[in-house]
Amino acid sequence: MFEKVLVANRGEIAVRVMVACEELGIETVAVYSDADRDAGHVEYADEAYNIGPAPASESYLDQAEIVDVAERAGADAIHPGYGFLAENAEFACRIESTDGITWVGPPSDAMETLGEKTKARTVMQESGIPVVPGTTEPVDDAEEVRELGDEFGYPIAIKAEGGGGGRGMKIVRSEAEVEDALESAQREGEAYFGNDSVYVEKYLEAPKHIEVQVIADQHGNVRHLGERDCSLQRRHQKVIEEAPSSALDAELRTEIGEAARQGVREAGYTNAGTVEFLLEDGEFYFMEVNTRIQVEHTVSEEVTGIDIVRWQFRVAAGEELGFAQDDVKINEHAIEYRINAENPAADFAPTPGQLTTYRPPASIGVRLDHAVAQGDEIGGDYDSMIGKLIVSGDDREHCLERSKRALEHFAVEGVHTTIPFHRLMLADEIFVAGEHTTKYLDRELDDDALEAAVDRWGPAEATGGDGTQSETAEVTVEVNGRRFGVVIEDGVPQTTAGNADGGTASGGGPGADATPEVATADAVTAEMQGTILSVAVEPGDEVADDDVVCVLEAMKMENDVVAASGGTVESVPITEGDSVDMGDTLVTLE
Ligand code: MV4
Repeated sequence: MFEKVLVANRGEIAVRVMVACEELGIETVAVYSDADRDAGHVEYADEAYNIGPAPASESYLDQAEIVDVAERAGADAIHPGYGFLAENAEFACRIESTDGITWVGPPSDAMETLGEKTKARTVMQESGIPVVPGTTEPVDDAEEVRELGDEFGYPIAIKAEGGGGGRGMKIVRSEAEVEDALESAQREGEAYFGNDSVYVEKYLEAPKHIEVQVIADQHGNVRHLGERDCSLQRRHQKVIEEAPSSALDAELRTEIGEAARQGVREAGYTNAGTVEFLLEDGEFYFMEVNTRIQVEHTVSEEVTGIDIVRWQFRVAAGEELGFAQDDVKINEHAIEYRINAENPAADFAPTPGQLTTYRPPASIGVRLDHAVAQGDEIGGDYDSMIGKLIVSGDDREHCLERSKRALEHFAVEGVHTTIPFHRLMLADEIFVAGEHTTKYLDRELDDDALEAAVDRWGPAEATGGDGTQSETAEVTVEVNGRRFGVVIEDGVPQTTAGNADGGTASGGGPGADATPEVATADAVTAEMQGTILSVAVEPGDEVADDDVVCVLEAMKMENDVVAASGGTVESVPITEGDSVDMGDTLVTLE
């Protein structure tokens, strides 16, 4: 096994990789940019090296610098995580040809083949795997594209050869659109991937996105760890992923899993990878291979109990996979919620700022992969994901119930997050029924519902996004021995839920909306509608703070109404038996 690994990444995935190292007895080396001096992955590592300024192109993408650090630190392997250099075949090749350092990933030539989409399609088609109808050769002529449109029927997709993640993909709905779409797909391919070569596929209107996790060793063993359903995407960004998919039955699961195994075996692939498929009307079609560990690998780990990152190291070190395909059992249901510092009510715009409160949930069925802590500054230099909440249960329904609990207890203040969006999804009929396709969010996301969700479940104060910032203070009060948290906003008392330090995650539970009686300095007002049971003071009385001025029955409880501060009673506009409304004055003080 390796002795010291350099992790060429940041954030939660860098920590996830170091966790595996730690358990394998491997020392860890972090690299970081100027923006990440105090980052979680730096703190976690045994040693750390600054590799340059904040822009990724000058730090996390600086191949020569990273290799140089690996040599200086005496690392014998490099793990790239996801993003940055993870799918860069040139970088992988560079590591492969560096003496004494092993690339913890697939062979660079397999990465190169599968990274070029028409080559990947050819390999899959030749090994008998269904691919989306289309070309296995690049096309560059509009007339040729129109002929393909006639052959497959519109709509068709023109995709960049180097593409992925929706970049460089153009949907063509009629012959008349071909010319422009071809040009712009070529232009985008050149701009994003330095490759203007494009190919054509039949476009499926509303497929499910199903991907199969595979792991292969250097002895010819390939296993699949079941599928993930990543259909819930917003503008090609995954937001919630789960395993297994409710769209597959046992037979289709075996079929798609075997297809994925066969495909990567044919490609001479080793290490962890993901084979992406589109699923429509019970038919699956190969789309592309991701030659890296993915963000959502966690849900496969949860349902199979197999530590994929640990196996990445073991197979990279030449070990044989220690389990047969039949040993892989899907025992649970798991859902991953990406926690991004974004404002769902402002088109999911990133909201950098300070995490003034960060209290993630815990207990049974909950896993947190993150690299942030309360007080951290969330910068704007990298992607906005601050962590992942992964929830497991016996089945999907159980997992959804747990998810509600876990998200309700995820307290974040200071920045907006995607938590309100997730809570909205847990109340969404189509998502809860598992009927959503890749088209669902982009078609159905309701701005008003998002705004209401952020109002209800978002931070009390946050930077960016909506521009509203108010001063608040929290106090704890006891009313008849029952504890209430009260948020004082701009001098106006507002209550939160029963939990005194409830944060944003408060709400729900019996009595959560009960409003205790809290008096302001010079007037005691009713904080809820109810009946006066007794009056304890009359004009001229001296009262101290916390003295009871009257008893109000509301919500089947007797509530002592107390003065917030001392003074002389000026007037008592109520008597026993009166019915009062919220906001009515009960007692005034001088
Ligand atoms: C498609 C498709 C339908 N038909 N290809 C989007 C990202 C890129 N990796 C491929 N994508 C798609 N390719 C054909 N022939 C629909 C999508 C697609 C999609 C795929 C997966 C998850 C979400 C998606 C959202 C919109 C479109």
